[in-house]
Amino acid sequence: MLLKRFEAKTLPKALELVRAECGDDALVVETRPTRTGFLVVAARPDAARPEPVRQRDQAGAPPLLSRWTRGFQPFADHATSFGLSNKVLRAVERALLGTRVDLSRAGDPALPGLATSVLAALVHTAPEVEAADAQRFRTLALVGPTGVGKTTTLAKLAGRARSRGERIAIVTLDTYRVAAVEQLRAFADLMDVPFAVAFTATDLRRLLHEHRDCDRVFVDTTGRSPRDRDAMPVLEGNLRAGGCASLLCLAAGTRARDCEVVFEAYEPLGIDAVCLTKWDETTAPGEALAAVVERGLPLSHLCIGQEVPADILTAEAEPLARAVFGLDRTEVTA
Ligand SMILES: Nc1nc2c(ncn2[C@@H]2O[C@H](COP(=O)(O)OP(=O)(O)O)[C@@H](O)[C@H]2O)c(=O)[nH]1
Ligand SMILES: [Mg+2]
Repeated sequence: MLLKRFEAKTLPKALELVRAECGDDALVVETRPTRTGFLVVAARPDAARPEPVRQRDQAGAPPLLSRWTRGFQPFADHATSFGLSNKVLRAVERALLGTRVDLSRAGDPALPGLATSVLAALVHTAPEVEAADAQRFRTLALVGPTGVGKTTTLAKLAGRARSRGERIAIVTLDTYRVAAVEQLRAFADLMDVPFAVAFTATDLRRLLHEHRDCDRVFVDTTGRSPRDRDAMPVLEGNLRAGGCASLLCLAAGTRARDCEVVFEAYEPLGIDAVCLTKWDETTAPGEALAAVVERGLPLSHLCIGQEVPADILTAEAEPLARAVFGLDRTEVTA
């Protein structure tokens, strides 16, 4: 069950029941007073994943993918034109059926808020990527296909870290093109931070040791086609040697099927978080967003243009969900 209802005489008691059953990280979707006390609708974080859509039901009939409840229809329409998958929308609609909202008619005033909360609960964000004390992300490698914006995103994140007063260093493993090295060296010079090139895993280990006093080290990598299977083990070896966390950069306009190919290619590296780049270049970022949600991957940032370091946003579930449903688009693009 995606959502569960908990009732008790007082709100703290109801929340205690939630915690006992769903754990400390329970996702609370709704709380409201009832005649006898309080009702809380909540889910375990791991329960808030869309179930796989069955291609055919047991009788072999085709699935009714295009039919939504009347109340949910306008939300589904907007989200579909945004690119969000039926799989995620079904999970949201199913969850809403467990709340007080009336889906049999259009215009229930509680629906926008609840639909936003439910979808937001499905989007796992990763603000810890930039947290000062996040040792796990201290050495952060930007990985992903060619041309998605890895180097640009690295420069944006490095610029933000610098303006927070962190000591940083930049190392690149991208020696494939001379121009790529020079591009990053220019960024590093501009920010006045140490920059080095690593040709091998041994180089990387040595450089990371040299910069052990830095708060954060950013590692740029060579973009490879996800179909280039030979390149992945080399990258994996390098990143493991450096103990790097991986931030997968994926263009927001990538089709769902192509997202799957990318995830499968980069999964052996361990994808610690995803950054959706070029959000500004697509009218349907929902396909890539849904692919991230369906995999249960944490989303850390959205990149919204070429300007360094301005054009990057920390991913926030609530404004994203509102944008998907067309409730307030400016919050994500501002
Ligand atoms: N419109 C737009 N362009 C971007 C964004 N991020 C990067 N770019 C551009 O995409 C191109 C490739 O970027 P680069 O960082 O070199 O990609 P890499 O090959 O993955 O390192 C450059 O022209 C960047 O300015 C973004 O969020 N929006
Ligand atoms: Mg690059």
